[in-house]
Amino acid sequence: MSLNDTASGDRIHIGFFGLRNAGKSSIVNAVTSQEMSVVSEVKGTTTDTVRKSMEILPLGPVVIIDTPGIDDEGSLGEKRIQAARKITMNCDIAVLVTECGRKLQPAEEDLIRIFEQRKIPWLTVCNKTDLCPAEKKEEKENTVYTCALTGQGVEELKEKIGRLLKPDQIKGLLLEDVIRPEDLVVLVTPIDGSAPKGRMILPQQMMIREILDLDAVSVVTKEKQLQKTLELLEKSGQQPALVVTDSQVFAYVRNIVPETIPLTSFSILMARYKGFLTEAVKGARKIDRLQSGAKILISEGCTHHRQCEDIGTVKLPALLRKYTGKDFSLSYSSGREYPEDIQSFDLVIHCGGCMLNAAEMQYRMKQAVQNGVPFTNYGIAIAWMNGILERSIRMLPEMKEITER
Ligand SMILES: Nc1nc2c(ncn2[C@@H]2O[C@H](COP(=O)(O)OP(=O)(O)OP(=O)(O)O)[C@@H](O)[C@H]2O)c(=O)[nH]1
Ligand SMILES: [Mg+2]
Repeated sequence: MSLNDTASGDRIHIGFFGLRNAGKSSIVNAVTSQEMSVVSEVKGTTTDTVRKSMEILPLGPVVIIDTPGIDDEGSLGEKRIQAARKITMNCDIAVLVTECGRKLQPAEEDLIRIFEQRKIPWLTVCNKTDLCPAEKKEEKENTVYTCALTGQGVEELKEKIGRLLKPDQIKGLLLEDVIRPEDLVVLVTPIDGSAPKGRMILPQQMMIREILDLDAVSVVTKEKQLQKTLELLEKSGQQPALVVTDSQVFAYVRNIVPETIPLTSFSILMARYKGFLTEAVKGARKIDRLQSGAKILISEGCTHHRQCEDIGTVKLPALLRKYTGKDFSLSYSSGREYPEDIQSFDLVIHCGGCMLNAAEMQYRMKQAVQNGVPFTNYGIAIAWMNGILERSIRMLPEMKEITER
């Protein structure tokens, strides 16, 4: 990833699906103007998903995902559907690549059913128009006719993909409706042994950028200098509109920030941005009702943040024990892994998910919640157990209802 790149977790994911040989890889290559996937006349050329980052306007940064044919030999219907489900898991948009001149096959209809069930905006590409020039082309908003060999229809495809998401689906709310221009926001970012060398982590970078975009001012400090920072601001007649802290030092920071100043955490705002804050707040409250021996899944979205690993494997388990006085059975998952038998757990505590896109985080949340399993994240669980969750969500307009318990 170059310095100018948008992190994968913050890109819109567009999956290309269809039968083997429909021309998925050819279309993906034409869309990205690169030979990212191998193309051949042999059925089943693509055996693993292939990802490529690019920009599609007005969506902005996206990830294009080429997938294996969904009708792979020897696979039973049910298995095929499971495989497709898995791949659609982190797609914000789906493209079904079919061939001109033939009817939709059952496997393609299965795919459409999955897109519809998962409410993923989708469109159909009728590829290989050169092979059936006589076919009548219906003008439909969600259908595009293409010839991957000549590139015909590819620009139209990109335009239609760009129109599939509404502006409010493109970017979740972070601070836009909470702070005003010229407001002062204090960010508290501890730097301990597990912090990455020489840089800030993604949620911190995103928050600084958001504050700049909103013409507000950010003051960044470690927790040890927070007291001094607040004193300096007060002396100059300035009151912060908001303090955003790392969850790890929540308990320390809340004692320094007066009740009159709104206080929240990076975790809470990231859950909001990814669209699962309401569920995460409800999930955290369920910690109180867990019985001894309850099964808790601690799920990490990436495998390379030592800081998160430390919270998941050391700090959270210790806090859970101290807060509840009970012992639980803890399981761990990391990276792209997410257990199929989610219903066997009593609670899922997920990392902030900075490396996972909103679709995947929401999918993970829905998988849990639809199976009756409460779902929360590290920072929100920590805020709850420290008794400061209510205070930390009070300033968010959509939380009005949920804070009046
Ligand atoms: N005539 C014609 N051939 C095409 C077109 N698009 C793709 N093909 C050919 O169809 C064959 C399959 O294309 P791929 O892009 O590999 O198809 P795929 O859907 O990725 O196939 P799998 O990876 O096997 O699932 C190749 O021989 C392509 O050259 C098209 O628009 N017209
Ligand atoms: Mg392919």
